[in-house]
Amino acid sequence: MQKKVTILGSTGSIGTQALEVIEKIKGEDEFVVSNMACNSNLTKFIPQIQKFRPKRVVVSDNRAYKELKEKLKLEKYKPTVLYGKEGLIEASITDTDILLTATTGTVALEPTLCAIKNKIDIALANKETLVMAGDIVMRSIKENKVKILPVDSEHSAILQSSNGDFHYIKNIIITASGGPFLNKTTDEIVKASAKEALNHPNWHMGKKITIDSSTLMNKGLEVIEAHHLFGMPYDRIKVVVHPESIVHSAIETVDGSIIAQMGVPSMHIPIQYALTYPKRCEGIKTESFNFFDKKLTFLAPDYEKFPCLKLAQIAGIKGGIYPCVLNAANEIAVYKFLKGEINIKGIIDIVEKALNSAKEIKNPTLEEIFMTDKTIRESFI
Ligand code: MN3
Repeated sequence: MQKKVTILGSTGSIGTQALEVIEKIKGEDEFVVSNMACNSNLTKFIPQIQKFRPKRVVVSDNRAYKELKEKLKLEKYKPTVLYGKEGLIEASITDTDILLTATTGTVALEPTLCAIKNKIDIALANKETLVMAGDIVMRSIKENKVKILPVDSEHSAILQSSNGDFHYIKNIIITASGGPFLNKTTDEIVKASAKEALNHPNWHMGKKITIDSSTLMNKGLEVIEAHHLFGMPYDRIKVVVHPESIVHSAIETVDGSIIAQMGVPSMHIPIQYALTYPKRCEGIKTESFNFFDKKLTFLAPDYEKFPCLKLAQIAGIKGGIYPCVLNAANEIAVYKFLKGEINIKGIIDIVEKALNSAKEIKNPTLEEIFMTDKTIRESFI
């Protein structure tokens, strides 16, 4: 059966790899890209449009939207060009069996909720969706009986290890590479430049997530996501540092068995699994892992050196508005760090300050979540 996929964020790292996956999947499950959206990168977007010929294309940036309309006039293939949030929503609910949310930031949240209400399955590659509005999103997923399939390698590993049956899970074990600062002292980390932080040993990703990996905030956000995705209390989500990134995460079942998903690091595999779940296919495959090639090691996370992980866990346990506060403060802090305005310690301080001064909201509405997000961002600029 041919399935229609809409990709939000097609020019980003996950979006680009998703298109590579879709090209390769052949056979009983074939995928066609019906709609594609990007923020403003037309240099990458136009060749994607020519190649995949989606029905609708969406651009979030106004200037890029006008430019794209002009440029497509000269092309043979002319899809409908949409703009902004309304465009994203229209693309997300029209001609779509699966919505892949691969944008960064909050822009995908409303389109995702609209898609769920329209009984469309979600392939989730956007962190903010569950971190900011996990309770609202998961409630809607259950009410509308749709699937939410994680694209992040850790959550995909948990889904693969459990085969989608979470009843027998006693603990979730999320692995972390430890990032570029694993073997650095606290002193060295504080002094590190953005360039050093961007030098991730195992994964090539966008800048924001790479900095989050260096502070272990990324792992903290993944813990919050796992809590929502698998309905798991925080005391049953363990973080294990595993520098080789071969064990992508694991579950411990009620009888004490550990089931892990392993393999050579590749984002293609989790993307492909989210699309073909619960089946597997040969579309894209990694090279075989060589068991005699390297030693696999496992370490406890160092919360003294990486307090962001603890801050995220605390925000998650407190729940309500706190994960939203954590996320907004962290994002602002990371951009300040990338601009050279603050150091890593500055990121920690901003997040801590935001969490300490936030007013508690127990079951925030979407409006309250967006309002808090905005207020936090403005107060730290
Ligand atoms: Mn990850």
